[in-house]
Amino acid sequence: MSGDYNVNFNFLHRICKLVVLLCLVHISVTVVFYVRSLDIRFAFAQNQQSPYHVTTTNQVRNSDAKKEVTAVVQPEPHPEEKEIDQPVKNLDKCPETSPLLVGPLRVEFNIPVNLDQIKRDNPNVQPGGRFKPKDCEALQKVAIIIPFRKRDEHLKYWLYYLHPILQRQQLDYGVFVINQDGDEIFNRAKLLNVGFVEALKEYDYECFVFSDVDLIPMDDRNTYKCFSQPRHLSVSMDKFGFRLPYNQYFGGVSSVSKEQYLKINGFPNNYWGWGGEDDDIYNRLASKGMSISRPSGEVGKCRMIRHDRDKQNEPNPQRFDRIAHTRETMYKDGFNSLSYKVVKLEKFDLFTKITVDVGKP
Ligand SMILES: [Mn+2]
Repeated sequence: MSGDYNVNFNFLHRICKLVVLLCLVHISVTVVFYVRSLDIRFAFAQNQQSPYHVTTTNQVRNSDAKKEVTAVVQPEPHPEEKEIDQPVKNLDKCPETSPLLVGPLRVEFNIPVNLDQIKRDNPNVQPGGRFKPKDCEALQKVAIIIPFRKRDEHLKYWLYYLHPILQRQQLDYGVFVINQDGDEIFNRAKLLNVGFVEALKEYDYECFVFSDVDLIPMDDRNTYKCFSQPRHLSVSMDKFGFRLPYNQYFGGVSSVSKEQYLKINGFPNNYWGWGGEDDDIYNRLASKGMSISRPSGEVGKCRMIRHDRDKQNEPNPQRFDRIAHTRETMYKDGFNSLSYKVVKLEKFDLFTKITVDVGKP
């Protein structure tokens, strides 16, 4: 009886030892994996800070972290290989969707912003507001054209928000602020035409994004590039209750490729004052059989900086009559009839400013 008891006791004792051993193994394996994951996170954090990556105020999502790590692990090419060919680095194309995107953004206009700080926050932006990704070849060369007059406060916010976004979108881009000289009545569409011509004098841009200075996207997945059809980007503005005001609306922020622009003879030059020019542009595109592409209402959210109407930009009373005749007028009024005078060309750290005399009605 007592023998049996002893055998049972020994057996139990062994089992206990085994359980303790298994626990120890389990704990050590857990610790090893935990330390390793710390390593990876640390490498990623360092990578984020390296000058070869866009610095952003927002955190990159975790799933993207893994991709970043694999990129770091890639072996350096042999020194001989490097020397043999190209003096210019042969980069792979950037991915169709940038891995740096973070999605929805907080956009507000009550924080103080200043140009020096924006410059420090965006060390990879080159003079004139130029940028291209360092570790891949951008899918598109994009000129961003901003029609402008006396809106320096708004421009600061635009630069503050857009430079980090555009870098995360891995675009090869330049920012052109087209400033209407003098105090004559404003002509937005003509300034856009000027931007197209002047940007092409500097670089082989293939896509043009036309943006009002007071519109900021609230999601960086709304990529400022061109598509197979002309693109309307500011599809849900806070000003319109985050809805499209009407189906043909093409104002605010929109993009057309160089070919799409030339196909419609550019934009009208004779819309003086507020309104109508965006509808004329829409009519031109529609008359050439193009349709408007748009992001979803969620991705296309954007905020407008509240402001009073500018002086010398009163609603244009002729606009309804003009819009009704786009199809007859578009071939003689546009890119082929554009005339203006550059008054001043300035390269600032974060943008190129071109002051132009566009004449008067
Ligand atoms: Mn506005």
